[in-house]
Amino acid sequence: MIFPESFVWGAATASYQIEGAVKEDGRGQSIWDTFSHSPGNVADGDTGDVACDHYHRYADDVALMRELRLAAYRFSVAWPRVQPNGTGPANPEGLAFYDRLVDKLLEAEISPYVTLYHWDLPQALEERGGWTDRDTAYRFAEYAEAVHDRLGDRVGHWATLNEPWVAAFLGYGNGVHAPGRRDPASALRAAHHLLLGHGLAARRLRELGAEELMLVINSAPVLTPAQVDDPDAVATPADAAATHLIHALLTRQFLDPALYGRYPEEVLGTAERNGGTGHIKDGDLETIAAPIDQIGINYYNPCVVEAGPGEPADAAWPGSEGVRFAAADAPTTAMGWPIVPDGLSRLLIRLSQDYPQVGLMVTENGAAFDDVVENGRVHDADRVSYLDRHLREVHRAIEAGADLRGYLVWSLLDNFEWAEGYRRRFGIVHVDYSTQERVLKDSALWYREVIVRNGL
Ligand code: PNW
Repeated sequence: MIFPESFVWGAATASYQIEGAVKEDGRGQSIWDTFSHSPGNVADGDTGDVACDHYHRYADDVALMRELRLAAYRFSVAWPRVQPNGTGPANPEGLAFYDRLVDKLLEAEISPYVTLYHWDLPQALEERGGWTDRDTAYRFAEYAEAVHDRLGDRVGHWATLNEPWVAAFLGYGNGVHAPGRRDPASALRAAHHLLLGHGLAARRLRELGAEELMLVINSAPVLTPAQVDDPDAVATPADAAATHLIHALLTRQFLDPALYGRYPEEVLGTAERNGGTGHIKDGDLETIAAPIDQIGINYYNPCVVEAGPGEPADAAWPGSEGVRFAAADAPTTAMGWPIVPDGLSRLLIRLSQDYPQVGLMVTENGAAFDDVVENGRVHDADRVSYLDRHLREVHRAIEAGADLRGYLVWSLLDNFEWAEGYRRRFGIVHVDYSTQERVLKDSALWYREVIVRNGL
């Protein structure tokens, strides 16, 4: 099973999950510092204060990437390193870290893929309303420009946002993520302002000559329980309506504005019933539809739903009244997420049909398992199997005609898994958090072979 010549293989991480060094070189506070330091928000009281200490160990980590033959490395820039209070002149010491990282990557012949926002909003902006405030979108575009000014001579691949659905609906809807607010109207406003920030930043970066722009979303095929096993299972009209609605809230809420300049009617209706649509101003959708080149897809598992008459809306899903979120009949990872590899090909094929004007890249895919180190090795056969089965589906999607340009595994390193803290390990490289020692898991050695052969 061989992949196209130009197919890009790599791995991904995010700033708050790996860097540590939260007070160094003028870094300001982010909403994740505040949130993780407030008791009850993160498992075991974990914080990103030290994380993988990547801020100091980046050179060794790049050497590992080279050993694994990665062609691409997706990382995110911490906004509060660049603008400690979210506005005003850039902090040169904060930018200097990414400068050094980019140089090391290029020396190792690894292409940097920079994500500008992977959830670490400066706390000072949250105090002014965070993403519920329209001004944050304009501040984001200024920040994006500051990063491009420093790195744009060497970085060609830019992603604006990571998973705006999670940032808006877990951050402001059910409060499981920072800033921990629980209000449907705020979540819907946040989603719109994230999109506006995306459009403003994409336009600005394009003017400055950025080569390739992408929006990274978390997406999933929305299936009924029967469709998890059998893609051809016919849903009842009520179940079909539930899957259609959740697809609109999860995926089309972001991609229809970004690629067609319009909101799905389901999203507008939900907003009408939750605070109104007054935050959507004339011209916003044109701004949001700034031309981009690629969609980044983060896929872990399908979203399984059925009609649930009388169900109230889930806090993370305003507008989901009458929908029941169901369990899939499938084995699960340590996160409790069902393993459904062909969900990935179903998703990629659908997105390539619905949004043919852009290319696709799998910007995250991977799994947490309870890894153990034995005699200096980690035999993570379950992760090898997960990755192998998902890559076969990636290949299937390419054969079916999807313009799929690359695959990035989540994650290079075990890291701070948000509300789950350090107890959930997604890395292909094991991290011992007491010594910071890195050990290549079997999955890393296997992945190197895949990359070298450009196939399975
Ligand atoms: C993504 N959910 O997060 C992120 O982009 C990564 O930073 C993260 O480590 C990875 O997936 C694994 O979780 C998500 O609850 C976090 O639906 C939570 C959800 C989805 C994605």
